[in-house]
Amino acid sequence: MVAKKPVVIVTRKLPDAIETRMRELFDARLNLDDRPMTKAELIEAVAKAEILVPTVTDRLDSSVLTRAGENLKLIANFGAGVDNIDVATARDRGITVTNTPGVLSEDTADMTMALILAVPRRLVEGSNVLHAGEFKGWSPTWMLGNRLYGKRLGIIGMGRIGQAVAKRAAAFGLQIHYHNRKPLPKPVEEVLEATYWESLDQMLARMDIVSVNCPHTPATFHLLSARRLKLMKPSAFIVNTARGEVIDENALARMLEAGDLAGAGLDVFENEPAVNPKLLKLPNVVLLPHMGSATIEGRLDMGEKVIINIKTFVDGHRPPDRVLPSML
Ligand code: 8YV
Repeated sequence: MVAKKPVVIVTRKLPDAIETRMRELFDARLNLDDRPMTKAELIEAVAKAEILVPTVTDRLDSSVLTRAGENLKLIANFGAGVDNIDVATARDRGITVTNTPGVLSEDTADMTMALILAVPRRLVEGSNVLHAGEFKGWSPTWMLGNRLYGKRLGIIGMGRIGQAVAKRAAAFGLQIHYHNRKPLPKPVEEVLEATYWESLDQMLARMDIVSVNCPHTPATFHLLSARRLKLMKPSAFIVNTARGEVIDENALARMLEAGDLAGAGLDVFENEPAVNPKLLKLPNVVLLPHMGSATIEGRLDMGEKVIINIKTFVDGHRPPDRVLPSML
């Protein structure tokens, strides 16, 4: 007898190869036109599904999860960050949560490095001059940026992505500093030649560039508050490829506008897809639409991880990327 395939509801369009494999393995209900689900549609999905595959654009808070049907046993998030899911409520309702760590670290670190280069060296400003037909020819004092080599980079959150950023940044001659809940094991710290700061305040005041690479959790919401941003040097740059909520975006926009910070490279925003209108007007910021992990290879790897998590769970084993409230 062939076992009944579990009902897997996928909230967004995934790469074709992933969707095809999901249809082979599961009773997969796909979202081929990729329209984000409304709250009512999400409630309907959690009521019907045995397994739900959401993404960062689906808010699975307690008002949605308390409407989940008896059959919903697994939320296999397509993404590493799980701040879109109330993991504690899921656990209380007996729903396992998994994510897709690791496979997007290198891509996100590349994008972080791209912003670390783009902002101090004014890449987008320069490119805009050409596109506007305003290039009048080379001049010794025009379009000057800031040298990276020899500067201090402070990484907030030294997990997989933070470490991948550190490796890249070291190759560009940046001095690596970091703040993390715990220091790295000594041998890892030595390889990266990284300096640990237990006090984020102390680190911020000394850095030339700050990169946010920690997850968004209740403990990191507005970690870079108005007070902390003011500790930074006015010549410092800030880059965020993690989650907008980690920075007080209003305070950041105000400080950039006032010249109290030199510039920012942001791939994520506090109220995505909305962006603070002040930021859009500033010349010293590079803004990207949440593209950190957006590579073809990355999306396929993420999809494969989702499938492995579902398959192991369905086969009665502990899925490899289980997320517990205590991990957040
Ligand atoms: C993903 C991300 O694209 O995985 C994450 O945490 O921020 C992104 O790079 C997104 O989350 C997919 O759900």
